[in-house]
Amino acid sequence: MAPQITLYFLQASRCIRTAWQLHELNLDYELKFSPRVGGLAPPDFKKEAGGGLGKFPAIVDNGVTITESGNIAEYLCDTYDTAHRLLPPLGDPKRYAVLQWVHAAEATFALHGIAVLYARWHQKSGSVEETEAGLSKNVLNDLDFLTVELDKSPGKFLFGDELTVADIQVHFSVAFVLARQLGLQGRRFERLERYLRDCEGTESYKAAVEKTGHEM
Ligand SMILES: N[C@@H](CCC(=O)N[C@@H](CS)C(=O)NCC(=O)O)C(=O)O
Repeated sequence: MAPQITLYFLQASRCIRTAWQLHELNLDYELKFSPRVGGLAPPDFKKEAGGGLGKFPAIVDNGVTITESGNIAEYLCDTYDTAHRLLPPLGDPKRYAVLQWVHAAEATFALHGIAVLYARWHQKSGSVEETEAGLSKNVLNDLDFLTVELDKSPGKFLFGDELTVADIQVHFSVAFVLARQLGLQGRRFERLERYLRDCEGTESYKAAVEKTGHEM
């Protein structure tokens, strides 16, 4: 039977989050893949995926298009994670501890890192280094906070040794910031490097990379 979920995957992007979660939940999916052209998603690929904003990841399930990686993460948990492995059920206070990270991954960690990237790309005059040093304060604060929270965890992931959707969302933002050296000001984050290795060592992450060809 053909898989009912289609994943629109743009290379070198947050799409790895969705692919990883699909593998972690053992869900079969059809992969529609596109490289970037001139750094961006090709217009035809945007049209085919059907999300109004033209950003990726996007999935189509049961004929419905769903976008925003955090929203997709919640949708997949609500629809298919009936054992609540990756996200505790409604009413459980731990649900909101996990969702805090799902939202922070985009609204805080990625936001602060990407601000540095945009300064590098778009600042036409003045000192990019000075701007970057200013923007780095938020990045360093985020990474220090994550380090403290990981140190509090009884296991290798944010909530112990069992993966949750918090790790699936946060991983990409941290991997991106460290790989591109966005606002690090020369600092190293060994605890976070270990965290990334643990995430990337899961069978589901490896399967997602193998199927999609994801590159950082
Ligand atoms: N907040 C959105 C961000 C989506 C986003 O900006 N995606 C980028 C790739 S990581 C994209 O589609 N860029 C292609 C383009 O702008 O042409 C999410 O979490 O899904």
